[in-house]
Amino acid sequence: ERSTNSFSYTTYHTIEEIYRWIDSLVMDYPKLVSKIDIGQSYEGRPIYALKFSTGGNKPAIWIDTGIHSREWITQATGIWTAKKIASSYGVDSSLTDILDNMDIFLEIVTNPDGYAYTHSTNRMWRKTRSINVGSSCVGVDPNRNWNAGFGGPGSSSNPCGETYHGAYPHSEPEVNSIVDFILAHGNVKAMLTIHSYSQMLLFPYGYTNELAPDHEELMELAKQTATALASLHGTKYTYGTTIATIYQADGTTTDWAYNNGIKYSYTFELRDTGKYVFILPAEQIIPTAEETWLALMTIMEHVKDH
Ligand code: ING
Ligand code: ZN
Repeated sequence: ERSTNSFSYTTYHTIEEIYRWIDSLVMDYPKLVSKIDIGQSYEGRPIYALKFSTGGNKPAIWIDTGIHSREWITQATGIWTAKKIASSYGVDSSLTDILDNMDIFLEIVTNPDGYAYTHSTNRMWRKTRSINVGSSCVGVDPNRNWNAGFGGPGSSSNPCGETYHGAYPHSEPEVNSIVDFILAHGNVKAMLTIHSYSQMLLFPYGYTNELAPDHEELMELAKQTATALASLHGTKYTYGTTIATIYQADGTTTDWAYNNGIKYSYTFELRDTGKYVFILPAEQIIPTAEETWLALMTIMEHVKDH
């Protein structure tokens, strides 16, 4: 019996529980899954990515969840997705084909300090937990801290703001760890960063109204992905560029990835559209993860074939 089979995928978990579960997943699927230490958070917590690989160093897909700590449905979806990937290899022909040609990296707790703080003190905490020199306000928005249009009007220069961009690009170790990892890897083909809420699929750009050179392909793939996602439970997603679909946002993950040669760069905004907001009932974890899986598979199949 695999110990990850007795874990509860229908409830939310603390960082300690998730980190123990990560070790169980590696023990249950040692030939396929490994744990990579990519750095340390501001408060000194380890930052882990799971690597799913059938061997060697293949072109890769990067997925992260929980960069905004209060978006608990995303870390929960990350856990379910990791188990799904591990248990589908050699069983599901499409996922098997993907892993025979590509590696998948999945960072579940992308903002460890923030996540711990949402459990200990403030369920609605979004940012990192770094101390800002000259301010009594804590934290930087890790989705405004990337070096792509950094510091523009789609972010806050006030350390007390929820979208504070930080003192300089990649000031946050949680962001810088990913940057270092992806640049050192050198062959990441897709970067999928998972947020909630709004039910949207967003792609570059957020910091400018200019269209990306690959706009048409990204739009067409977004449409197919939204169709696949809706096919399971009827959940409707809107899609398009970040700036046209939500609002101007500078220094975001997706724009950094795209500008660094990662063409398939998308932000997911999972359920819901405003009823429960960040406190999505735990009964929705599995339906959300299941529909998101169809979307992820659509993108991964496309990336594998392009
Ligand atoms: N919303 C995102 C935010 O960081 C977003 C929206 C996504 C902006 C992608 C830019 C790029 O503001 C949430 N809920 O975090
Ligand atoms: Zn978010």
